[in-house]
Amino acid sequence: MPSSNPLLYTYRRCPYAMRARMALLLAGVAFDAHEIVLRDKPADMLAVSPKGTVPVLVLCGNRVLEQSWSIVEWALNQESAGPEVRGWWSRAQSPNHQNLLLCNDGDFKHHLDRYKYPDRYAHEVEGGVFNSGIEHRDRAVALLLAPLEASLGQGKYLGGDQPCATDIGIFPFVRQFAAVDPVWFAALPVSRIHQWLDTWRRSPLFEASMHKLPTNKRVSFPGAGDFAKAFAPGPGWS
Ligand SMILES: N[C@@H](CCC(=O)N[C@@H](CS)C(=O)NCC(=O)O)C(=O)O
Repeated sequence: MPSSNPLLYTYRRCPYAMRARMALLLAGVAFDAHEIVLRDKPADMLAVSPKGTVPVLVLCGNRVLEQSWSIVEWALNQESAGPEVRGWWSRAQSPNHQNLLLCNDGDFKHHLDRYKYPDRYAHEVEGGVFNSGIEHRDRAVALLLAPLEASLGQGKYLGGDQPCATDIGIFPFVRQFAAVDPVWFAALPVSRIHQWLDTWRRSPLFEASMHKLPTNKRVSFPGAGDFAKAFAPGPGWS
């Protein structure tokens, strides 16, 4: 019998898809997943979402959510998710959090791509200067990491003592940034971000979200569990 679960088209290493998978798992939503191959996207996915990016969530009744943040919003606001999980969404609605997310998905991602793949963008000229990965790295630090470090002064998470949607929205991108040159990143004077990143990397929620799936196949995504409990408020750091 075909499954009636929502279907997530996903790509394991995509940071947008990571935030969607984390939100679905956190909310305890049972979902199916289809791990796509980027250069050979499934026709079924393109039929419901011709823009061709992942993640895409197809809900019962064929409603389609084709932006990662819409999937996070939908998941965390499910009635069945309970008040604790809904708090993750409401704590993320402050202007500071919205600005951090906007910066992450906009300017920071722009510079991250150019820092990570300098050869791909070597032809670009900005302000009369040829692209240099290092220049983009430093701009990314000023744009997002500096305000992020300041925001983490309020507690262990971006939500203060309790995590929030902005944490899972931004963490996969900062993780990617850190991985370009781990030695350089470890020496960067952003101790709160180092601890924050470490907490999220080692979290059962993130580990579950990175489960390896077969490609081009609809499967039930494993790992449903009570992840919210693992994030009980604890002492912050300063
Ligand atoms: N604004 C979209 C961006 C999603 C996105 O750009 N995903 C990338 C993968 S990380 C993608 O699917 N790219 C299509 C491609 O590379 O062909 C969202 O938030 O979901």
